[in-house]
Amino acid sequence: MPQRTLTITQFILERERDHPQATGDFTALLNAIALAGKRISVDVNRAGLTDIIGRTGEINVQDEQVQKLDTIANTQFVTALTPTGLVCAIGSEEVEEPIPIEHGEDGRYVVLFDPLDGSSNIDVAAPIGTIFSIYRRKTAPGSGSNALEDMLQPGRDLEAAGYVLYGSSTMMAYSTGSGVHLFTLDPAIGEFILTDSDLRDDGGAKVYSTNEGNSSRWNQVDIDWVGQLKSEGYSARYIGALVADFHRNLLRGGIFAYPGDSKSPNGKLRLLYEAAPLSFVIEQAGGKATDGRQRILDIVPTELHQRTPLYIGSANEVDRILAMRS
Ligand code: P6P
Repeated sequence: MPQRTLTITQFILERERDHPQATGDFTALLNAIALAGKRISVDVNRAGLTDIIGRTGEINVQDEQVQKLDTIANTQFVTALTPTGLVCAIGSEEVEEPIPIEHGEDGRYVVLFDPLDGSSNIDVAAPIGTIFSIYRRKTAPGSGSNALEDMLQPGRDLEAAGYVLYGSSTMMAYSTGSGVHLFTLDPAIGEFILTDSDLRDDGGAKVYSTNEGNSSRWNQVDIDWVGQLKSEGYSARYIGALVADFHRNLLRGGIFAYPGDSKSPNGKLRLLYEAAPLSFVIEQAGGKATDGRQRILDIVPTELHQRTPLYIGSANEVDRILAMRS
């Protein structure tokens, strides 16, 4: 039976009917994120043709050169989420402090995102992506959000999370805690069309994804880990954009790692808007994610932009890493 051609809106509505307690919030929030994703996809696909490639000359909170598309993407998400009236504050990789949302005093959610992950790939037309997290607000609506208190929640309390991948096609994946669902943008109609529902990472692929250029600074256990994989004939794949490496592993199995090292003990990746949302997704697909000691989703954040070592992918591969550390 060919899969029905369902748009993301139709699919979310169908799934919300399965959850009587659902209030339609996710329909509005995920549609807003999908809209921003569509708009960014147009910009990304035209980046070489218009004057949006390159740097703004600014340095962001990560002490990284801000690419013009980073700024555009950040604005697209704030602009798309504000009219929902559901969001009281937004946390972004691009902005030091939480962004209070105009007329969002009664918003029941906070949204965190990396608006354009892997943006150094922009200038060479390599894949990039957006990662997002949606938490229910902890402070009482109307109480004047203490945005940081509302954002510093462990990933296990996520209401929804997902990503948009701007690659050879533009894809959006999300989970609200009932499986992982994947959509492909059909540019002809400007709609995300259901590609896979209830994705599973059943492992099996002998693929690892890590930047071995950093291995001179790695702990011995990480050096031993890669040595073991090589001895077992694993292939290395590294795109340099977390969303793209994660997406490949989600679909085919495999393991991604950005370890801590002697220069950066907590690694490079951010907990709240990179590691935690993708860990939520991978666990919903049957995979796992750890910082090398504990489940990523159990880490209680203390800072908006805090980093964490990340090992994420097929459960058997994450178990191997944990076993080497025990
Ligand atoms: P490196 C992109 O800058 C990013 O945050 C992730 O998307 C990616 O996985 C990682 O950093 C790449 O870092 O040090 O290997 O260039």
